[in-house]
Amino acid sequence: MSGLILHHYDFSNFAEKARLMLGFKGLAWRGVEIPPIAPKPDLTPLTGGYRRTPVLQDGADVWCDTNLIARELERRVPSPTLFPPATQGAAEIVVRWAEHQLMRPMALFVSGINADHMPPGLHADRAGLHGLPVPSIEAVRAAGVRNRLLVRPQLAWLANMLEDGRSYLLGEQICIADFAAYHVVWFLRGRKIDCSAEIAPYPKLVAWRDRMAAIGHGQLTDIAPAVAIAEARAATPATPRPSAPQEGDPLPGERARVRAGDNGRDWIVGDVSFVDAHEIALLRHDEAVGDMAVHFPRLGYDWRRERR
Ligand SMILES: N[C@@H](CCC(=O)N[C@@H](CS)C(=O)NCC(=O)O)C(=O)O
Repeated sequence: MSGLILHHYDFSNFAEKARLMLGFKGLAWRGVEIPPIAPKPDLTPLTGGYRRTPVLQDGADVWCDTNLIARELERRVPSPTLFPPATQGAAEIVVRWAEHQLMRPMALFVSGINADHMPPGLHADRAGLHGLPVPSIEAVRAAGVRNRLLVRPQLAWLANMLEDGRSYLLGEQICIADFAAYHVVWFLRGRKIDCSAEIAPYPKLVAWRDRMAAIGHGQLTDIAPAVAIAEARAATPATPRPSAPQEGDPLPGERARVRAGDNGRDWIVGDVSFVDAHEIALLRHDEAVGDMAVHFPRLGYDWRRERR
């Protein structure tokens, strides 16, 4: 059993990406179920306010965002690799496309078609997350119908990538692009109304989805939130690797704030404990959990030096 704990909930597609990566790495891990909407009183003390799903924890360290979780898992378990060198650049580009250009319409499509079957408060919560006013249920339904038309041509692109009979999106070797596109396609299964008919015209895409699903989640043990909090409290943040700051970066020991660039844009404040081209970590203290190191990716995030 690794010390890893994933904070997640079942219908989160980004959590599904993390679950599948843990399975791909052959890990035994523990899971804490978190609420799908704010507030998340057992999560935000650990993260300093980051509320998105999923978050990975090991003792008094937490990793926010699946792009950083992927890097952390790769560092701990290099083989099998999520980042084969031959496709790394193309793969990262596909990840950004899949998780933004494809994901946003997918979320609006599936949630809109399932408008009447989503957990109470979800539509209002998600609008708030994106800085939008609370929509009427009619508006959510209409967005579902509209966004189907933005999803369809992009699913055709994915199908086209697989048309020559390759096993994975960028060739015969699986890579991070497959995980990123898979979790968006996985979301079609959505809630009560299954939208998977959208990929039915593409048998090779369906076969790829099933190949990805077969990776599984590794060995999951469910635990109560109190266990994760107690472990954080009992631990101290791991000694950071040597930093490699770039021009203008807040330096280790300086105070800084970090937030997501796209949605859920609450600032998290702390003292920089590690910074390099891919990651920035903040040391924080919280009454409930003690000292924590909260790790963020650089790409897709924003940061500022803070005056003390
Ligand atoms: N870039 C982030 C995106 C995470 C994300 O948007 N997750 C969704 C759930 S699938 C979310 O946080 N929704 C709001 C919530 O769970 O509070 C990642 O890769 O982890």
